[in-house]
Amino acid sequence: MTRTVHTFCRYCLAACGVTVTVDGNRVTKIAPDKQNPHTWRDFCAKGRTAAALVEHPRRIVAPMRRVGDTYVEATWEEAIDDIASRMSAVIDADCPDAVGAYYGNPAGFSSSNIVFMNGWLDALGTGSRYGVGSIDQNAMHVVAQAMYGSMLMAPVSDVDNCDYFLLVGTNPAVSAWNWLETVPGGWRRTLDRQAQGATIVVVDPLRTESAAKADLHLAVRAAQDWALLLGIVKVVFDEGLEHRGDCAELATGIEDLRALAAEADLDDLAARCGLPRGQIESVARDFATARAAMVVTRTGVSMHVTGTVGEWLGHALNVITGRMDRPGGRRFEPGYVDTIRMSGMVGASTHRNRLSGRPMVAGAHALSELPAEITTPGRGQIRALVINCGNPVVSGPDGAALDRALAGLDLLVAIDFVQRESHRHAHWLLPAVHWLERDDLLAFTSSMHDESYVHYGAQAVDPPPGARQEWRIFVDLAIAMRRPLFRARGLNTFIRATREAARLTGRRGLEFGPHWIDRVTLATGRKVNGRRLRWRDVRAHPHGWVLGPREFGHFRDALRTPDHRVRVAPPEFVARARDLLAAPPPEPPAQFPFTLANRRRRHSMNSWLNELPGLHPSGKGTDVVIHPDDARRLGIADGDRVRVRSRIGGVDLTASIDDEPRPGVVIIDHGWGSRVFDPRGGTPAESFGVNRNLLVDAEPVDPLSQTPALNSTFVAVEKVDQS
Ligand SMILES: Nc1nc2c(c(=O)[nH]1)N[C@H]1C(S)=C(S)[C@@H](COP(=O)(O)OP(=O)(O)OC[C@H]3O[C@@H](n4cnc5c(=O)[nH]c(N)nc54)[C@H](O)[C@@H]3O)O[C@H]1N2
Ligand SMILES: Nc1nc2c(c(=O)[nH]1)N[C@H]1C(S)=C(S)[C@@H](COP(=O)(O)OP(=O)(O)OC[C@H]3O[C@@H](n4cnc5c(=O)[nH]c(N)nc54)[C@H](O)[C@@H]3O)O[C@H]1N2
Ligand code: SF4
Ligand SMILES: [Mo]
Repeated sequence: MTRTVHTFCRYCLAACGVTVTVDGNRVTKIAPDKQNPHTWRDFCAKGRTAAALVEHPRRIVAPMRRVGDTYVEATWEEAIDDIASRMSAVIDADCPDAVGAYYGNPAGFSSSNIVFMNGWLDALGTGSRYGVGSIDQNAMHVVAQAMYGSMLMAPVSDVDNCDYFLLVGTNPAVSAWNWLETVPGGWRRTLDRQAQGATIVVVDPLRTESAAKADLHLAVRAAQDWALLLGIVKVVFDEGLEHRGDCAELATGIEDLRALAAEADLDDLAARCGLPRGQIESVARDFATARAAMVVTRTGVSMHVTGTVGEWLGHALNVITGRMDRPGGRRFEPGYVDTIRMSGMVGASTHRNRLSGRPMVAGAHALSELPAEITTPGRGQIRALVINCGNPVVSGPDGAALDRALAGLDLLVAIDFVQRESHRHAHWLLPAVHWLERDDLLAFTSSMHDESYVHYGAQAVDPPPGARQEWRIFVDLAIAMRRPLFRARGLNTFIRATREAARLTGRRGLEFGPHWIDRVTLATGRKVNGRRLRWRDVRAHPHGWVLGPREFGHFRDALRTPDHRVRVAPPEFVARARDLLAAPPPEPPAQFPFTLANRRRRHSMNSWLNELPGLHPSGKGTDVVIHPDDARRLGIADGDRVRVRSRIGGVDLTASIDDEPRPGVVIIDHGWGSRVFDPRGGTPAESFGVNRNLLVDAEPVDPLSQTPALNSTFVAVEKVDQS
């Protein structure tokens, strides 16, 4: 018998509403849910084929313990007992920091994962927490904290009223419009505005799919957006184009920003970013005088050692030209849950890493520091690690160093669907539950959507009996380690009592779990039409629920700075910008004359989904794109085997000659080169493409966001002699 379930895809933040057709316990079809009032227009092949991962032939369906070079299935009791006792021993022999965790991007798409993981890490008292932020969005958190007073204050884009889009370091035609904000169908809506006369400017070293549709493509030099944006800010001030009212009323620090801009020389900035001075001037004038405009900065800006300054100047430009909280600019969406207030209630950790002395950013340390924290002896050396929804050997810098470090751990536990590159040394593989198999309440991120939106994503099928959700694993570990979850005394005993009650009555809902937190979340949200949402109201909206019209006027109230004004020139950002201005523009060294750029594909999701049959034309992810002029000089023809080398590593690929990069820039897609192992069947690992991050040095990092130069590594390219 077939049935349909309305839910949402949790592969990326676009959170597309989907209709899942189920026959028995099998998904037979996934289609966009066109009755969803908010999110289905980005629907893509990744969502359409989501069941292929559920039914992956190499999926782990029971806990697996390493025995020598093979794995054997075990029960959950055995897994939890063994992991808990080994972790407790590690802590007893040293201190809580000896146990750590790395969590990756998909952890954020579950409404329970990170909450319970942190509850368990708090229970242990460990500060060894590593997250995906330092290879993604830390710059945005650092900027939001300093300018707006909360690291979660992410402005959303009012695309439907915008006349001038300045899109810096983003390729929404491929990635959809999401990164700490979700604008469903954002790129299509932007193109609709263009058809009505709006201007799109794309700033990207590559002529991407988005750049190809833009009115103007500025092929900026990698990592030099800060220079371009500072140049635009300078022209705005020099020509008196700033928004006088907002500069006086909304912002503080205007004079400091003006002083910084005055010190900079426009010709120098133009040379740094590789764009003509006249172009910077005309973009500045057009932007500042447009009726409605916005700058949007994204991962192309953040994934460099200059990322925070670039991100900051994008926000600053919006503020000084009066684009905040105005139609066609960026506004604050209160959503249903006041996540800013909630995050303020959780005290920020003061933990510093023992080797670097650096603090956490947004609740986690930088991935670049993890290998040394594992391998360097001393108190607090990490000896046991959980990888929760992550593949840092492929997604992070210097994967080879991390791989070596992971190999030396006393205990490595991976929670995932399949055993990937980063899990190859795991002592335990714990099978996770796919979003098609679990319920998630989309409410915590409701203030990042461009409409006030809540959706309860129901599970479509039952998980394999041996798979478990992460929250459950963390609760079980806390209980087995006799450390109170969330550091709340008595909570473990209470949880055990609820489990017993559920067992005795046969009512599963009695057991403490995320659904309890979901109900508290709903009960403490904002009032909608005079009252708070009830569980049954949410369940009565299976297609998702837009709670009201888009509103302006919430930005100022949401600011968490003491005076409720935007700090437009935080001193640490100004100082960093001065350092960048004082240093000579970075030039590739003679032995590594090319800059390595990066691409994302519509049908990949970072380092996963690359292995799904039917999603990828063969050969993708294995080529390096070289500009025809460079190829000619190097004597490289289309299809030749070439070696790309950096200071720390080398990879071999096939050359593809194309003018998508500018001369001096070569492209290798991010996310490939992750093996998928077969711990159950024992057949050889499947391998797809090449890991370009093996070329990326973990140091230096942006001192503010702790992000390395993921997309601006200097490399050499040479033909491989195949004779
Ligand atoms: N050079 C370069 N590097 C980059 C980027 C780039 O553009 N260029 N992009 C960066 C970005 S934006 C990001 S977000 C990071 C990603 O970095 P990571 O988050 O570390 O890695 P992912 O590739 O997203 O791998 C996610 C893993 O989680 C698993 N998974 C998926 N869903 C679940 C689930 O529900 N439960 C569990 N337990 N596991 C799950 C997948 O199978 C996969 O193994 O990479 C960054 N690295
Ligand atoms: N299909 C697909 N969609 C995704 C993802 C995916 O892996 N696949 N990942 C999701 C995730 S986790 C995230 S964080 C978002 C990211 O969403 P986006 O930030 O839009 O990411 P990209 O599409 O990689 O676009 C970044 C662009 O920045 C450019 N760039 C690189 N260096 C520089 C630079 O120095 N300056 C400038 N101006 N540009 C530069 C790159 O060439 C690239 O075109 O996408 C999400 N959506
Ligand atoms: S992966 Fe595709 S279908 Fe899923 S949420 Fe993202 S854009 Fe939508
Ligand atoms: Mo990301």
